[in-house]
Amino acid sequence: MKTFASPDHALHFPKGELSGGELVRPYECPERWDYIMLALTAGQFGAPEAPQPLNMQVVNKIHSSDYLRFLRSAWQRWQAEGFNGEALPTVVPARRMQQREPEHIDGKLGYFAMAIETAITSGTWQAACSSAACAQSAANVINTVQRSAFALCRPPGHHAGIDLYGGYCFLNNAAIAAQTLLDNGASRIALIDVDFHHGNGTQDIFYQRDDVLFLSLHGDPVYAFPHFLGYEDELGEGNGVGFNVNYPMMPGSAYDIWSVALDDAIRRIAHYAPDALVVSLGVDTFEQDPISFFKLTAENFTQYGHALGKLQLPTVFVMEGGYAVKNIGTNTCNVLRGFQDI
Ligand code: SP5
Ligand code: ZN
Repeated sequence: MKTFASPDHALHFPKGELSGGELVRPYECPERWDYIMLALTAGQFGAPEAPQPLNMQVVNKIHSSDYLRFLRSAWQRWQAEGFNGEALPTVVPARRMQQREPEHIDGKLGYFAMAIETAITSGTWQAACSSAACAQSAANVINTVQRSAFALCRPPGHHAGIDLYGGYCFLNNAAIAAQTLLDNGASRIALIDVDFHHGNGTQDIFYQRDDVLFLSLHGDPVYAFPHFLGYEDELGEGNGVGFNVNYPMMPGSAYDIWSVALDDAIRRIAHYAPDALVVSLGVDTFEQDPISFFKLTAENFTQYGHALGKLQLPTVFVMEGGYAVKNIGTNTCNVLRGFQDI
């Protein structure tokens, strides 16, 4: 399996995340990348390759131009105001308020935020572009010989919508991988999101489309972030009806429950018979994850990797979350090893 990673991830290293009313050291930290790198290199995967430059034509099919313009210039605008801290929103366009992009950066941050824990800093845009480039390069190496690839994306992407950032995400790496596969000639893609959190951004991007079947296994939004999307009755809209499948699960869910949802998702994917599969691979389903409430063990990651491998589809793995930092390398490689061991 080819793997891709970029040292540019380290350009995004906010000092603060708003959590429990405090600015804490971010759960989504640069060490996450180091631990996954270590495990990849120690395992049979070898040193990851650097990605090719990001093709913005593909990104423009996923995110709006006003959103990309905002992300590219947010830090400069923040600095121009003379603010001392990292760029965080304070006000959001809530119910019955105007949905118009303001000129002041305070307004822009709230306008484009889906959550306000995530800071933008000087290197965020470049890190996000290089992260997306890893996903795109992984999609580009898939062919008849190369059946699978892994993109060590950081920052992650699945909470980033058409014109929304937050939940540690800026560009939707998995959606960019799916669009890249489509642009390379695929006509049907399945995208399964196994991160603990609902992939609200990916759902948003493909909600009215019938070329990407999106399936997400996650903590029930009644109890878990992102709280405002990820319910079972969200089935898609217009051409997209029937192409969105959510599996919300209760606090404390272990592999006996989680794997029932996975088996159903796998059955639907097989029935759809896609040209390729994209996996939004978050390992925050782990029992020791500090911000999540599922109870998967290290061995369960191998088991579900194996189950995904049995689909026998060209597959692009895109790294998402996972915050039990010392375990995320092992858990991630367990999925990849299980996938290959069929
Ligand atoms: C990519 C990804 O996994 N993003 C997750 C973003 C979650 N951000 C807010 C989580 C709030 C959870 N609060 C629990 C705190 C426990 N100390
Ligand atoms: Zn997550």
